[in-house]
Amino acid sequence: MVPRDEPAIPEAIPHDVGDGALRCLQDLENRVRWLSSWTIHHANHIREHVDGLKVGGHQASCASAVTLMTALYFHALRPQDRVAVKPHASPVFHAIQYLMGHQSRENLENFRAKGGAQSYPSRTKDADDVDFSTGSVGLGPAMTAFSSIVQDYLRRHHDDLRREEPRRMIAVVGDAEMDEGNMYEALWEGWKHDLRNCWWIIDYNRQSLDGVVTDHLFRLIDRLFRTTGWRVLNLKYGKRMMAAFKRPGGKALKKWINDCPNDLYSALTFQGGAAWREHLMGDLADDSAAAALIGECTDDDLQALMTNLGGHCLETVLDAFATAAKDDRPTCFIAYTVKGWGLPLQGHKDNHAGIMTPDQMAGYQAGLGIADGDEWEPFAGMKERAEALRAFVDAVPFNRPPESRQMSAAHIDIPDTLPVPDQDTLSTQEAFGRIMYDLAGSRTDLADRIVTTSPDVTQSTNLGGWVNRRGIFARDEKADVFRAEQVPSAQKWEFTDAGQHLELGIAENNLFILLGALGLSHHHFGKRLFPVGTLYDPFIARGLDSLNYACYQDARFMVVATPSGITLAPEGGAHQSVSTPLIGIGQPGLASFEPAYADELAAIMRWGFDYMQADDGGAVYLRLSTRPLTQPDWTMEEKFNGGVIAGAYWRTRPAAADAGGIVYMGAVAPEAEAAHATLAGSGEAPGLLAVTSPDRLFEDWRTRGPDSHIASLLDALTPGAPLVTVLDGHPATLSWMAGVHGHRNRPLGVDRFGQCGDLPSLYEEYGLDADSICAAFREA
Ligand SMILES: Cc1ncc(C[n+]2csc(CCOP(=O)(O)OP(=O)(O)O)c2C)c(N)n1
Ligand SMILES: [Mg+2]
Repeated sequence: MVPRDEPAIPEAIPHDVGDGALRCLQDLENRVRWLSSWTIHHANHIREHVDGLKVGGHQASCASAVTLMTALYFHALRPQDRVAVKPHASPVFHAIQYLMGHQSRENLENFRAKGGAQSYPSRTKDADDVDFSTGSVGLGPAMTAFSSIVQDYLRRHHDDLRREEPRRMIAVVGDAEMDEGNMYEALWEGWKHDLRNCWWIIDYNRQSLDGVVTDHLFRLIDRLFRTTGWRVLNLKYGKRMMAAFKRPGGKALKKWINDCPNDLYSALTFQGGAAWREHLMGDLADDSAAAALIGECTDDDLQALMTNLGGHCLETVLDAFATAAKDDRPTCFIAYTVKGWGLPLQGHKDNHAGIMTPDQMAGYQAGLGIADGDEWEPFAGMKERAEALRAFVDAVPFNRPPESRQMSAAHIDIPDTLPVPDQDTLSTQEAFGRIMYDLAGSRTDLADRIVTTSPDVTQSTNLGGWVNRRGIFARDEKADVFRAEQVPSAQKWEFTDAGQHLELGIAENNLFILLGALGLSHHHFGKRLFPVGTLYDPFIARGLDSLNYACYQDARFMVVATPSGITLAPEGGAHQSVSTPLIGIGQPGLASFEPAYADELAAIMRWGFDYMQADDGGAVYLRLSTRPLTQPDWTMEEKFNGGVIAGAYWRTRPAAADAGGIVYMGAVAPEAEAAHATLAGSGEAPGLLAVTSPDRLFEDWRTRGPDSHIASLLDALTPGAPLVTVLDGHPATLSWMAGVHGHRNRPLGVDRFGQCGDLPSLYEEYGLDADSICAAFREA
């Protein structure tokens, strides 16, 4: 072993791991690399296949992360910490969990098969202890940053959490993830919120999927992190390399390494000792000391020396973790690694999805002394070391949590009703603001647990009243200067640590990732929150992958998207959403609604807060509008009968079974009502069906068929009767209803880009006005 004379990182705090423990970590590192390789090999070459599909897996991506993850899980992690593992290191994560006794052999044997260990770590589908799902690159790391902000919020709102050691939010990051724009959006926002307790460990193998990344990328990464307030620790050289640099000729060797382009370094890593020698000797021929240094190495020594990068030197990695653990500064580790480290795939540019051949695997197995049939044995081939390793793993801090790492939170009682704003004319967006304002003034557990957030559209989505009452969260208090200077403003925005609104810059990805992090607070911190986030409906598309990511993790939140559709008439086509209702139907984990009236909205929000904490619940999406509507004078009990939550109710039932129906959703209610009145006046007397959630209606119909809510509502009409559906959104949202009993449908809605205009002209242009509805009804 190389003497521990000097840490590889300037100003590093040397680790305090003794020689015995270090030996165990080295053995575990080898074992984790073997098990992750074997898991993928087994899935591809040994398990029976029935469908002719390639199974896949990423042995090279795993090998590059094994040193980092071994040092992390078997030494640096504390049970309270939370980790997002880069997607393609899933088998490494599962191998570690297996060695710790939290993952079954059966699940590893079924890696990437139904019910088995997942291709990418999944909170909801994996049996072992996944903190954050990953898969879509860039989102996992960003989530750790936002979770850390959530922690700051919770620690200021809950004394018991404040008394505990803060959790560290950690991401093991693939270097190509740094190409995702959302990573920078998160860094930016993290800086504003004075991010703490967050580590991003970049597996800097300088390879992505297609090949080798641009040279000197680390410079950019380094600068960006420092600019946004992070400490950066570069783990470039391992201890063996450092020792060589100190010897005669070492300086020239170091310079050669620093100057070597990424692609050449990768290629030589793949080719091995002889190729290194040829290049080094060619370039350093004039330096006799360097030539001697290289000359005294065997080919194997040379390969070991040149691949002894910081991210594969356990001691260097341990030093770095010890250094970062000394305080709560966010820390980026740029850990130089080799993709496929120690495997025949190492360094090859095509190794991302490359898998070792059975011959290569057999050679690897023989080298480790693992007998046939013992492949899954945790410490096979390690003979007398097995007992010491078992004892070491049992004593690992992360593996000895004082309580379960899986947390949950007690149910919070939701009032039976939320107050309906008492106003004759109201848009759903205004009603939302009023309901939130009233909640802010209430002394309920619900109100205390609501956290709102918005990407710079707090006022324009009507959250201002809530914020006036509940304040903006900031760890350090900041006065409202305008108020202090007596500048009149409707906004009284105080920044205090009691505040309940998290203000974000305009980045919709950040909104959804933050909602995801807030919406997992019960799981990560044992505290229930009711996150409510607002944005303009069309910009859901900007953050859609992040929304999907939050839903995939089963995060619980309410996203309020307003304004929406061409009803936002003067704003024009760039701001008018068209396909979002289809997203509402298509997105799993998200119950979506588009009410027309304030009382419907109040009922839906009340239900939503319960749904957000139900075991079989989920997140909620409300698509709202700025169009003021005269509120009808019916009462909830009489007319709704649960239909608002189920997704639809008859405003007026059809006069006869063949009289047909007009089905509307959202802001076009007055046009549907007017058309209905016109048709009734001419003796046609169709029914008028209000839809509040095509999403819930459709799901219910798919599962319960003829017993579903929509099937029983439409029982009022004989098959073949005309049905006109209308909404300010894509017509396919409601058109499927005609298929429930075989009605003749004319689906109205918007399927082109919108444009500037006033409501009557746009509704006429896009066929949403009363005349168009009557005409469509008669055609049908
Ligand atoms: C958003 C997204 N786009 C594309 C992919 C497909 N993909 C999977 S891995 C990968 C490259 C990963 O490279 P890197 O982050 O460097 O990981 P490693 O080298 O450790 O495998 C790509 C493009 C993805 N998973 N997510
Ligand atoms: Mg990479």
